[in-house]
Amino acid sequence: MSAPNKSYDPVEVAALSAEEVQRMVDAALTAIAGAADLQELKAARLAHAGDRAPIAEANAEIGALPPAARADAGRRVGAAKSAIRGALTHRQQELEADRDHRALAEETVDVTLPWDRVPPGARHPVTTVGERLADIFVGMGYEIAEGPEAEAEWYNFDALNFPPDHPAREMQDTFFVAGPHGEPRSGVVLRTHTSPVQIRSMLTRPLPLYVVSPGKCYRTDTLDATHSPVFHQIEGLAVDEGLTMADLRGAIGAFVEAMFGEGLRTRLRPDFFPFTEPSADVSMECHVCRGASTRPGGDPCRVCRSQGWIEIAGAGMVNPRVLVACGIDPDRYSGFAFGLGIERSLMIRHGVTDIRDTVEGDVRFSRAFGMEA
Ligand code: FA5
Repeated sequence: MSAPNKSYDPVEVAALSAEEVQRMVDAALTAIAGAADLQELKAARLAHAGDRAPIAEANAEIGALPPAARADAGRRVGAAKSAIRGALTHRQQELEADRDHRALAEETVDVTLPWDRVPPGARHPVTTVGERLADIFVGMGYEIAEGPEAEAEWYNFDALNFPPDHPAREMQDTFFVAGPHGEPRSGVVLRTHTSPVQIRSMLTRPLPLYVVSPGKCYRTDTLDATHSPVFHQIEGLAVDEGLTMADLRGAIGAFVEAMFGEGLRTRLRPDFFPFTEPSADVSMECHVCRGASTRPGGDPCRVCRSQGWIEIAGAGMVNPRVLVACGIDPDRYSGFAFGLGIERSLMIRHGVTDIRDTVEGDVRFSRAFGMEA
């Protein structure tokens, strides 16, 4: 900074001349107008309006002028500073508007695009039908029971009164789990039915007992239109004082009505299962033709093959030997049990003609049943 000036000497304070100040303003305005973005404007602000800018330095020189010239120079510098400030503010606003406009254009969201290109899956109808079957029994007061799919042979066969050498044990062709040293049998099988859950329930739950158990079963059956090596059953078991075949029939009737329609009749015919005595094969009146296909002049029915009846379950009164194996007094308690195939129920209810549709995993099959959560 120059020393205080007593006698006016315009050469020493050339920075404050009108031309020089105008030159500073021109330089500043050119730089400001030429700033292409906010970053460049920031640099221009520093260079032309910062503490070290020529105009700031000129401002500092005002004190060096003789008093008579100070007011004039002060006005000149003040006007220059305000012109530069004004240009900066104006350009700042322009560049900010530009930036916002660009951001809006670049970040535009096309709301017409699908938000999720991965279609949601559908729950498998075997799952939803299994749950619907279980719900019907839960509505009648039954509890859900579960058991393992890799099951001890004892639960799957012995406790259910299949003697070791009884042909019934081979009746259901079984996947035996090999032992740790390659022995063909380890005492564990992939359960061939859900009936072992009967045993587990009777051994662990207090009486009276009302349980349903949906789950996966395995048999060495070849995959064809009506058989699958992996399929699902739902088991029902009731153990109480004074239960009879009439109670079994009532439970099955209520279930058939809830699942297939009001007023459908059920039919029990003698059958054999080692764990029930007597045993029955349960059929229901065909829910499509209601028996009309069997009457003279009736149209043929694809669903029941014009038989008028559809087999739906195996059932019976729990064999007293099974009650004894589970520590239950057969003189005081009696029980009934039933087991039905879930795929079979699904096929009957929805007119599916080939069980392979239920195992092949084609989502178009599942989707046709709707998107149940
Ligand atoms: C049994 O498995 C008995 N545990 C049912 C039972 C329970 C009887 C309680 C008495 C008391 P069955 O072998 O008939 O029974 O099989 C029952 C149902 O499972 C069949 O009606 C059929 O719907 C289904 N099922 C059996 N094997 C297959 C298979 N390979 N593929 C699809 N479904 C099958």
